[in-house]
Amino acid sequence: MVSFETAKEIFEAPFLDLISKAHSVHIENHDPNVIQVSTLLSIQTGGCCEDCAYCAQSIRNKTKTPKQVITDVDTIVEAAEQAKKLGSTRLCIGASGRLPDPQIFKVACQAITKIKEIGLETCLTMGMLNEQQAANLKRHGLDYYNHNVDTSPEYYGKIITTRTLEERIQTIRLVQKHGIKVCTGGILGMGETNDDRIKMLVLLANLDEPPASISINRLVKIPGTRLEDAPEIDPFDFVRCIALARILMPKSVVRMSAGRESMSDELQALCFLTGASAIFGGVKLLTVSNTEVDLKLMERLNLRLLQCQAPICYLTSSESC
Ligand code: DTB
Ligand code: SF4
Repeated sequence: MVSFETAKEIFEAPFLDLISKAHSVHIENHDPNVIQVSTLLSIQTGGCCEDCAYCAQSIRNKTKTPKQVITDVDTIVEAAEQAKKLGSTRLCIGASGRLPDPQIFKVACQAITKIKEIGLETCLTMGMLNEQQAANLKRHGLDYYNHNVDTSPEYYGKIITTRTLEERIQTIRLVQKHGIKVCTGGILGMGETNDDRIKMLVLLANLDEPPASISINRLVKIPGTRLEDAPEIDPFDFVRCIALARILMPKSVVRMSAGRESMSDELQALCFLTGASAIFGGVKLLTVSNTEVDLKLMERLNLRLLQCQAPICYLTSSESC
């Protein structure tokens, strides 16, 4: 178990010592010159009854994101093929809502199996799951389930009131129990303190099994959300969080997720140095735009994109879920 005090000491070390330590941990456990790219696709957008303060898709915010669904499996597979062409090794499918919608869940299951057949990894984010749903996703070949803890236990109630952090952790445990890798993390820049950021990372590090993938988002301030005027996070504190995640969870892949659009090339390079080795490609995240993979930046930094592995088939795509 990592204590808050130990983590805080690491976080508050002189900046250059911190990034140097994080880089050492990174090169011991990962190839520092390889970046993994995932692409997001929202198959159910908007209309969500949860009240996440940062989200354009909550009906409780004044964002008016129209509800849209994609129920055609081939459209999803085409998006996966396009993502693969552009250098992604994983398609991350998103669906808004507290729980999976049964129809959309079926569509996602079928798409997952087909996407695996073209050699791409799959990730899904669809809210809280039950045993049967987790087993079903595993059977269809799902590699990762994304379920963020968002922030510290202490700050959680300021951001979301319609569910508890304990409920989130239950789904994370369930997913891990079914042998699906977990992608979890949170959002920095929601008005939380550095102590909250440290506590969130300590929470992740103390899960029974550390998450395979850690998603670190920098808040994208969406007009109409309750966080549209949130105070900016100091970019060096953002880097400190990447460093702490890297040091506390050496084997996990740290993804620099939403918010790259507002980061300079130099800040991104510093994050790569410190231990981030995954990003989102594609022109869009779920509702907001994204900086596509900048091949020029990759070239200038001599970074290589991780390549797809050979396809692994789980179910045949004709089997139903
Ligand atoms: C995560 O931590 N970030 C991704 C993914 N997991 C699902 C989502 C980013 C969304 C950014 C805001 C939007 O597009 O609405
Ligand atoms: Fe709903 Fe997910 Fe947005 Fe929260 S983050 S409001 S659960 S779509």
